[in-house]
Amino acid sequence: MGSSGAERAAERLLLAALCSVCQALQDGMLFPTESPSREVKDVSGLWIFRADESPERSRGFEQQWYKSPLAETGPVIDMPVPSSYNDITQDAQIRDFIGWVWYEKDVWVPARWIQDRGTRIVLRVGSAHYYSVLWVNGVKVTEHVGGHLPFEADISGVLRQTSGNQCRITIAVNNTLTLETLPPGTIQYMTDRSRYPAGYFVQNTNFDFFNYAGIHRPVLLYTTPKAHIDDITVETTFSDNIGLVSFNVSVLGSSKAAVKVTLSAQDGRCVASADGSRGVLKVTDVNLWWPYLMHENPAYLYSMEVSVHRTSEDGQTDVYTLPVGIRTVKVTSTQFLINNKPFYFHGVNKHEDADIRGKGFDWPLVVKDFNLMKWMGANSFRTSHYPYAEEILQMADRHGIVIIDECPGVGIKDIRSFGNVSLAHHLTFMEELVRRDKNHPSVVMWSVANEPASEMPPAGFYFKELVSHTRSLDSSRPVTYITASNYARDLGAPYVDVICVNSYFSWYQDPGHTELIGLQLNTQFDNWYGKYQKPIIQSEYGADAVPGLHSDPPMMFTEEYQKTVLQNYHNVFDQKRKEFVIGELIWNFADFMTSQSIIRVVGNKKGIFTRQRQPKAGAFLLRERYWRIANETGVGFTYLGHFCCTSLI
Ligand code: BDP
Repeated sequence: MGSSGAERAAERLLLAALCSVCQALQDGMLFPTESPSREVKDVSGLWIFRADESPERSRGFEQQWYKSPLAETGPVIDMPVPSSYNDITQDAQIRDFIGWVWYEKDVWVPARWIQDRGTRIVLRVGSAHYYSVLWVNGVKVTEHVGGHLPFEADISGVLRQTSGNQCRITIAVNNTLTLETLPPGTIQYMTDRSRYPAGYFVQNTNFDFFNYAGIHRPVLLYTTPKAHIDDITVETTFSDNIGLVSFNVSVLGSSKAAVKVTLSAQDGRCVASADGSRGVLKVTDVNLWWPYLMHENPAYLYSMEVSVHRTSEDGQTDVYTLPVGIRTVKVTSTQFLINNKPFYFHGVNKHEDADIRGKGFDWPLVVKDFNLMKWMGANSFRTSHYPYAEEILQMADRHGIVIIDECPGVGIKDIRSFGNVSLAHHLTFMEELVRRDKNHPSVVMWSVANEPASEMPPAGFYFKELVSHTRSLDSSRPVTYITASNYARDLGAPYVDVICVNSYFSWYQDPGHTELIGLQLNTQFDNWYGKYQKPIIQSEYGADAVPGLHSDPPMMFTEEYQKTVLQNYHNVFDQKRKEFVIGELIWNFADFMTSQSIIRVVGNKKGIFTRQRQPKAGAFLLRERYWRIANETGVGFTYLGHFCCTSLI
């Protein structure tokens, strides 16, 4: 790949970024569900695939691979969707590939969808990393920038004009990162011809996870009537035993539509209803949505049925059902309040990461992870370092697991990534994220970035804009970013609602010296609180432990060392949570893959579970602790296993 190719690729990315800024948010992004008026057809499964290995990665576009079946333009291999493509083959070039890859699948569309002109047919990709272009029967239908959010296109017209029921879906995906993408990255050409062949390049990033790529979440076809519910926004509050649900419904495809909203309890009883696209529903004897371990009946969800009836023409009706949890979130200078009661985050940081599938969505993995979190008494997690699949948020809603929802603003370390183009993309990203996740009761806070270079001069303006824009999109949740900067030099901290600090005492600082943790952690907390008087979450702490490696006295990389680090942190947390520390999130829930480097032994080993989800010694330590805290702060539980199993069945 010559440098002109990379520049062109970067240009293509940049143009797309700009066009997404103008195109974003014209429409809603409701999760596709079935209803009497809507059908969903999952077209994930086995797709075919080719990486464009031409030197400039541009052959696919030059030869218009989307115009004819992919197998006719060259060799193809099988590729599962959803999955990262990196670990599926035995080919290191595919694992480490940078540039365009091409996916294709032929599907049949039910004839009635095509024949009924009142049916809208939508193609939706849950996410594809990083930049995607979509064609149907050779016609471009959309493109999207950003690797962690869904995108979709109305393909009714294309299908009706092209070959009827047959639908050839082609998706080209490019994982090149630039200074303006989220996360940022750079392509570096190696010019020393004595060490590197001509055209040799690498992708540099400043984040600690493997840059998995491909179609990571399900691909769906779904229908709506032409006059359809485009978006729903709910906000909830309560006073005494009355719950209030304000709603706003947007309808597209008809100027004359009657909207009806009905709220039902879990037993199916209708508890409130209203006519019109905006309003407030009142629920007497409300059942609030409570976090797991904070209430004997957590995660109570009402069901809000919205129906839209077109009063003219064919009288079409569209129906969409949204789960609604009624709860409030507030922050004081020392507390995080859910439903006006102090909430203490005892939880984990996660990654979407597993053997073979990489970042591909996988139900067995999702359910296993929720079972493990509940087993260990975790009440919360942070979606480090990017938005997770919507299905995961739905699980959290249903199980009462509280979420800090993070955007992929990770590794913003280069001053050039604080410019106007980056900021515009970051603001758009937050708009897309809030639009997708605003209705989840489990989401209690937005995190706009992880460990940016927040001491660099542009960070002050950048984070002021970012935090205030996010607040203007959603005034019902606090906003933060995760810092690892020095309290005295952090320029964004004045703008956030909660201070989230990552620190690795006795690991990256003073390696081997666990005896210093107490002093250093106390100092950390007192400095931050002293300067800002805002509640603090220890948003990361931990140590690598290679499973099965032991030593006593503890040495770095053993299970004993990981335990000792945790214990020393916990001693300080137990003091400070009586004051202003409102949470602790271990780094990390499970071991995860990273790029290769001399400080990683086949990935990051700071998991308390292995990558295969088996517990290390640290998992048992945290389990004891989290259940003890739950017993002190929650409603009082009989201890451990029995509760976990019965609550899950
Ligand atoms: C933190 C980063 C996280 C890393 C972790 C580590 O936020 O992404 O994986 O360090 O080095 O600073 O384990």
